[in-house]
Amino acid sequence: MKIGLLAMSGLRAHDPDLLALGLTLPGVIRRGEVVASLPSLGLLYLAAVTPEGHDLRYYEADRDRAEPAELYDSDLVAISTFSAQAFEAYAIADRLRAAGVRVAIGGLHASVEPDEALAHADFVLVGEAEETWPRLVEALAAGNVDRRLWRAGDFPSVDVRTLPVPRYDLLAGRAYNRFTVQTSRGCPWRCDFCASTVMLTKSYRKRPVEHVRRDIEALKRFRKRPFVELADDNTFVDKDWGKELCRQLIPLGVNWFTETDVSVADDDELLRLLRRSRCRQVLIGLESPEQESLEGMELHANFKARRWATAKDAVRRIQDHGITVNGCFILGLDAHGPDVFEHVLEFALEIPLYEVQITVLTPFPGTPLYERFLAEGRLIEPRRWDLCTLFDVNYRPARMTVDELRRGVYWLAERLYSADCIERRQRPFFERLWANRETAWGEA
Ligand code: B12
Repeated sequence: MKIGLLAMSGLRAHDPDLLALGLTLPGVIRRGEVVASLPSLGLLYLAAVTPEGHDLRYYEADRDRAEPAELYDSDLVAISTFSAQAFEAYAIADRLRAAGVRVAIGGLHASVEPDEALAHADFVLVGEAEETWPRLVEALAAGNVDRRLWRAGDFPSVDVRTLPVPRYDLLAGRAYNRFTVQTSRGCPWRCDFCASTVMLTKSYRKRPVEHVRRDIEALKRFRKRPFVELADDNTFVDKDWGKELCRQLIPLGVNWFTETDVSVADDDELLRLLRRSRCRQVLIGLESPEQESLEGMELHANFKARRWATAKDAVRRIQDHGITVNGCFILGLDAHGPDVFEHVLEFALEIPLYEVQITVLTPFPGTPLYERFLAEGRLIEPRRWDLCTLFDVNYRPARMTVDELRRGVYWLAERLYSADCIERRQRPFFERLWANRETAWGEA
């Protein structure tokens, strides 16, 4: 069969004022340009587990009607989408099916809204798909498919210890500057707003570090100096495994970035190894400058609130080891009043935080947050998945009006990303780096 793999790509925001103001601000646009060029790792994994003998092609569409014409020559198209572009993906799927092409949809959104996706696809695959996808392809090739909905839970569970190398080779000829590699799936914490891989898998599983190394080596065979973004929810939950990961990354000489939590700062040896292995930045969800708003956010052990008091020091310790921190704040949490914007600014400058990411609280489908807001009648337009962008406000905040929240975000973005503020946040990092240039960070 001719199989087309279609990734919905690009970044999304709808708020016209933010588009005019916020997204043109230097800090936002810089990160936006960088991340917009990431390929779909999920589809590259599907390609790697596709049975032999099929012709696989990778495509991207950054909006409805941007799908390439060659896609219509496929026998089967696999579409991967998050919530923000689900409607655009459905429109493309409808057109493909009208043209006689069979369509399968999977990924984070379809996994929590399978019935909705079934109205636009021949097949919907729920959850991690390394076990289901090859069976669907085999059944289609043999002409005996007996179901439209394929739930990962009905098949053997995906063993991350045996995942193959993603088919990075399918990206040849495309001008990416960054690539994703996964070292683990899931997260032991359960924050009520999180719509990441915790939506696909309840368990937290780490891959063998030698496999991560093998994947990066494969990447290096077709791109000499790739910048690697680890597509993990939380990389350094297990510190010993994390240290081994860093040790294996050292000889590869690639710069890399990942998402983790403040506990990474508890271990000096790990911090030294991060630096030595060329970790350039860690992204950490600090979420709020006020402890009160973190209470109850993490549903298993109240992790975020418990670690709040040590968060500033943790960030400083990481940055002192020559690794920049991208501190993320969610604006519009229930305990946030109109003074939160000033508090975020003060917090970021006090540390000072090298990079800051601000987003609006977003009730993604399938999250405890969505269910709570729905039950409380606080969603402005339920099921408007296109507003799940992290920049658009689609709920009524508890202690502010919608307009106060939106204006507050603009106010804060203008200040945080002003040239003066960036200088005040970033210069101390470089001064420290210079002062420590002769010291033994490297000797872990
Ligand atoms: C890399 C990344 C991107 C890349 C994506 C490149 C691409 N086209 O895939 C870019 C930079 C483009 C991006 C954009 C956006 N992103 Co983003 N991104 C991520 C990130 C960091 C990693 C995702 C990843 O690679 N996971 C690993 C792969 C292996 O998992 P997977 O994709 O789920 O695939 C598995 C299964 O789902 C399934 N599967 C997936 N697709 C398909 C398709 C078929 C047919 C089948 C059978 C199976 C299948 O099989 C795979 C293997 O088991 C996550 C955060 C995180 N740490 O996870 C956020 C995340 C996915 N992004 C998010 C968001 C909000 C966005 C944006 C809306 C931001 C914005 N304002 O524009 C846009 C969305 C635009 C869009 N395309 O829809 C949210 C999505 C939440 C949600 N449920 O929708 C996340 C979870 C981050 C967060 N803060 O919550 N993002």
